[in-house]
Amino acid sequence: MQGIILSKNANLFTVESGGELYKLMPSGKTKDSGLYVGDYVEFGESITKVLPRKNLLVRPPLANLDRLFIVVCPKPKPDFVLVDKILIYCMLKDIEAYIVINKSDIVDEEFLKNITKSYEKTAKILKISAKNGDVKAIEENIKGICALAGQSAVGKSTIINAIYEDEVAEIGHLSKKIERGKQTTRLVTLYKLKEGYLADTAGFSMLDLSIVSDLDYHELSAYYLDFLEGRAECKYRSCLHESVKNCGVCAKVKSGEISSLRYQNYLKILEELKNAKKY
Ligand SMILES: Nc1nc2c(ncn2[C@@H]2O[C@H](COP(=O)(O)OP(=O)(O)OP(=O)(O)O)[C@@H](O)[C@H]2O)c(=O)[nH]1
Ligand SMILES: [Mg+2]
Ligand SMILES: [Zn+2]
Repeated sequence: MQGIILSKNANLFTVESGGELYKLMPSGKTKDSGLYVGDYVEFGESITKVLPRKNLLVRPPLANLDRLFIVVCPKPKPDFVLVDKILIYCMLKDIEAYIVINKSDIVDEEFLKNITKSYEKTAKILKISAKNGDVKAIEENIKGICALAGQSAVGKSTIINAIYEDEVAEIGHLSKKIERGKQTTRLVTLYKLKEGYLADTAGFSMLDLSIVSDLDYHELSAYYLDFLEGRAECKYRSCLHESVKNCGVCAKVKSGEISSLRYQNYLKILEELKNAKKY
């Protein structure tokens, strides 16, 4: 049979297949250190094979992440450099990125406009208010293996709870069996929802972004999809888009076609990458 690993406790794995849960140990060639939550596996009496992975996250340990919901809100104020780094991370790991604006009950027009203008070319944007239980937009987009990311206090736990409350009538029997909340913070557990799986939040405020820090700074602008048209108009192919002269990106920042928020983030990350190279 085939299933998906939802959680791991010592060397005992909870595998879900067709709505049923199985507690399994690895066997033969599949050692438990080589198995991750999110892995698609073949099993009988025990887990016999891991299917090829789409990606693997180190922190938290999770395989095959399909969608990441990057949660932002007006308070605490977003760290947009962090948002950009997570977006780049998603591109590198083949993860579909969503920006979720939470606390829409206290969001003002300007906040909304700024995010929409800056990110609509890079990610899908959703609006919710977890506190009011208004999490439909995110629920509708839970397909495959999903997780939430974002700074502390943006509302990740509140979102999970709201989604969980909503779905409990239908899927609660499944999720409850994996003893919600009992795992240590370093481990991750997947909860089965209608059309996908959602990881609990543990660890996702501290994604390991080292693959972003390891980028060659010459390549950074390639990860800014909204710079694409501007880049085509740069005079020099090696342009880093730092000065206005002969730079198509700078021209489009000036004309307002490229968001200055995104451009400022780009410059900050560029500087970080350059400094990292000096050591
Ligand atoms: N006004 C408003 N407040 C919200 C909303 N959602 C969450 N909050 C509040 O924001 C605060 C932080 O929420 P949490 O869910 O704990 O945030 P978190 O992202 O899990 O934080 P960490 O676990 O520290 O990473 C709490 O006081 C929530 O009540 C919302 O939609 N509107
Ligand atoms: Mg939390
Ligand atoms: Zn340029």
